[in-house]
Amino acid sequence: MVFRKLPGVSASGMGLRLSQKFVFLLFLSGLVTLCFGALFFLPDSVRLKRIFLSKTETQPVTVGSGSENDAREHLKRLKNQGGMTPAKGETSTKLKSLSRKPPVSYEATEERLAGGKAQEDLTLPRSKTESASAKATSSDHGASSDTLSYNKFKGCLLKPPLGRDNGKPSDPKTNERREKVKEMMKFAWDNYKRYAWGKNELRPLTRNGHIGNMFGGLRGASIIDSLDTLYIMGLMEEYNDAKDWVQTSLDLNSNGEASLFEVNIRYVGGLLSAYYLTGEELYKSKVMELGEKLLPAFNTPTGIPRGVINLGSGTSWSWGWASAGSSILAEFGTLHLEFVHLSELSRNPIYTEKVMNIRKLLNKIEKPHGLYPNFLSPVSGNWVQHHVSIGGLGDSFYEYLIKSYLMSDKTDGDAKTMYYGALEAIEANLVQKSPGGLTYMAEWRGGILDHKMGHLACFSGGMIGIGADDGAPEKRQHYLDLAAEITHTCHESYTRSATKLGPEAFRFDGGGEATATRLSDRYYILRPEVIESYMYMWRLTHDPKYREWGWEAVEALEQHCRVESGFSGIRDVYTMTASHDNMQQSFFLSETLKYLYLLFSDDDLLPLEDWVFNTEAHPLPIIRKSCLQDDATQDKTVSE
Ligand code: DMJ
Repeated sequence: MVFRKLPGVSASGMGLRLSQKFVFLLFLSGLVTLCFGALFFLPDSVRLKRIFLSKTETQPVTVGSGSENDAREHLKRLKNQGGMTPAKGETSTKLKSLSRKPPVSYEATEERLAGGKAQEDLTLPRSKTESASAKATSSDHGASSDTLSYNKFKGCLLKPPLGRDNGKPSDPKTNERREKVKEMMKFAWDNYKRYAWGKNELRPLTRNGHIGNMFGGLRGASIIDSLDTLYIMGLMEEYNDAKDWVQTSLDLNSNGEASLFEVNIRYVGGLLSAYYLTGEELYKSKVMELGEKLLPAFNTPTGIPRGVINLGSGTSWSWGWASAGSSILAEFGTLHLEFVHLSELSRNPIYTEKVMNIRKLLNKIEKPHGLYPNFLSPVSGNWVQHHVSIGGLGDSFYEYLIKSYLMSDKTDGDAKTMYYGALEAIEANLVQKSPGGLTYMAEWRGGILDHKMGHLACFSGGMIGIGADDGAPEKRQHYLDLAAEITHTCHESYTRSATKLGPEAFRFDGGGEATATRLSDRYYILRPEVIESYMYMWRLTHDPKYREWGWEAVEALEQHCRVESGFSGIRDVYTMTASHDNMQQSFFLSETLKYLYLLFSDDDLLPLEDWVFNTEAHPLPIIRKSCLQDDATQDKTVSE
């Protein structure tokens, strides 16, 4: 066949003219640029980005990189959406292994549970439990059905987790109070289940669910936060519903921006404690899957994680409100307990390495007057501002130092040294006595004291109490006294209000003592910290006043926070005409009610010799390395 040259048409390349080819190429390159633009620069293209970029490539690691633009875009979006809910920091925000084997095994405890009064509760749900765990194994995310390792863990506890009789107190009046707290839990749970199932929190007035944007698209915060509380209270039908939801509906493949801190303390903490209490492989596989998703947050020049992480892409950001792109002490300082357990369970040291790196940096860096400021740059590793607080923004960092030491079976010497060093600096610079004789912790702003104490700071009574035994022996009584004084002050903040509930922050200047002077500080959002200190002080001293104070709180909660369909925070603790905030916080189920229940239980329910509570009140077992290693040898022998 002969091709004839047509006039005006080039002989080469599909018969196009040079100028036409040029226009076509221009169009093509425009199209390609547009596609890439869509993939890399449009805010909602994260899913596509994941297809084309590996996780590490999406990490913002240096200042001025393209990722910083992502961060700006993100902040712009947050602003448009009205901003993310800030983390806790803002709104608010033992025994060396003497005897390795527990006197009574965990298995024996389970038998008692089944044989005791709780049997009615247990019979039906038990079968549900079995079917759920059978399903769990098939959807395992890399976690083997490692019952041997669970047995190993149980063998290293000194006491059965649920005590002789599930912690039932012999005194009928105390038992009645305990039953009342259980009823409150059931009421809070039933309403959540009825109106907000699968959402993060219940809105009890409007009878619907709240999702919020703290958990990056994860759902069911109230369920995860309730698992252990339901379990220790013996609310087994409710516990089994919660477990089934985890099995069928907890979707970790979310792609939203989450607070690293909140996901860690609530989801990682909640799943870990559910695993350690029940031995269900389901929780172990879920928590390991979630743990992995948090790791990219540490990809910063210093390894100090940023506050916000996209659980899908792994990209992380600093909070828009945190000065100069800084990370928050209470956030990056409240990962240690959970991450060490993630390493234990996965036998992957990476989690421990990440938190040890934070520890090392904090240990090395110069501290003004020995104090730890609340803001640190994840890029330079320097403090960004000199605001120090034992309340919001700083609080649980201190808590995790002493608890890391206790959870390590008292082998983590650095945690111990840092804790007592920090406490000394706090005492020298922040602890004050009011004219009326109340001891309080002021906040420090570059050397100037702000005579205010947040509700959040009231956890410190309990913290100083549990650390009293391990400092210098001559300071033991001093620490116990300080713990009691702080707890007393926090109780005063409750008794000085009309509702007998405490405000978000109270002051010791302007003529007032332990009262909120600003309208904006008068609210109470069902927080646990004051009751948490009552619980620890009760365990440490057995002074009956702590149980009485706890009961006052129960009565006040019933009178002012219980509404027809759940519990709600209130806007002003100083007025009897209730204005409810329409929110049943998940920490009410996880912490406030659990601490109350423990306060009215015998000390052998989750004994402090075996357990530490994370900052969301999820119990984690003390790691007795020598015992676990010995048992590992036994394991080997068994498998050989
Ligand atoms: C909880 O999420 C935790 O106790 C956290 O440490 C502080 N804020 C809330 C309760 O107030």
